[in-house]
Amino acid sequence: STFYERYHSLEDIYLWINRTSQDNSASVKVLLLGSSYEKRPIYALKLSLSPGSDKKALWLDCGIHAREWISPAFCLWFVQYSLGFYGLNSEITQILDSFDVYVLPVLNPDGYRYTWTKNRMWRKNRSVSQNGRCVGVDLNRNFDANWCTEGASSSPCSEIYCGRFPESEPESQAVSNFLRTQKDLVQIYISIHSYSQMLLFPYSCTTEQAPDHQELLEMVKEAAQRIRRHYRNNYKYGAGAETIYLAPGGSDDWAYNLGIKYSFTFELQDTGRYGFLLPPSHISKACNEALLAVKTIALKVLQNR
Ligand code: 0X9
Ligand code: ZN
Repeated sequence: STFYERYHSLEDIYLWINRTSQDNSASVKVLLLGSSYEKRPIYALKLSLSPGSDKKALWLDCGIHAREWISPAFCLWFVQYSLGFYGLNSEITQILDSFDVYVLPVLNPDGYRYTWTKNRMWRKNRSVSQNGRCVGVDLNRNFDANWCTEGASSSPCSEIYCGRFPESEPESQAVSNFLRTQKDLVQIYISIHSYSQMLLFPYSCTTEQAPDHQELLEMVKEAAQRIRRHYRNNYKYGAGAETIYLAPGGSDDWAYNLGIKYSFTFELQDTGRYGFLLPPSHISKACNEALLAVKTIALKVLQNR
């Protein structure tokens, strides 16, 4: 199997980030967005394949939840595909001609490392609670979108602990600070999770419909249809609160409220047979499906320009 058909430790992903930017210095820049609770760097890659400054941008983040290993694997897959197929595949070429792409491979480096060394099923980050008795905030409950209402927990020991206040965690802060400075350029926000095979859009933090509900629904519907035709696999789609569950404080809802209209969360393979322990032999199909969904959405946005 190739490098991209395996899972990689945090250390290997840091090396990959370095090597990828060095080997493609004209088109790839490394951005240091901040550091984690345990002081590990949080890097994003900026892909600028075609000339032009201040192009609109597509944002992709992976690894908010530590145990969802297919998610960082997808970010690596996406970068490799973009660099390898620019000029060869017409869809990715059109996308990279029109957008700068930011890719954040591991949003939660402390948690990801912990799943490799201590507990494969860890979800949260690794910050120690006030009383010191529990560890971890669910970073996808820590953003400022109906923060800590129904669907999140204020108990530090819960798997869906929202933290002490919105953006209390350095990892969520790093992302929100960066996106606030770039919000006029970032047109598409996509956050990659697993598992359950769903293409979600706001809101998850309320059962109310987002103002752009119909348009976003059409986009994920088309993406799911293309996945069904190409890969014979079913993805559910819809607003988060009605499709998966009510879950406030998520990055997608926060980005949407910031003004990034095309905001999504993808839940990749599978539907529960392996769950978070998706075997490496499934990486390529899982990533190709998600890639098709990213392409479909980005191309739709371009059609509407
Ligand atoms: O609960 C979550 O954070 C996500 N599911 S997961 O199994 N990967 O943990 C769903 C996130 C949907 N979006 C929001 N809740 N904002
Ligand atoms: Zn997740």
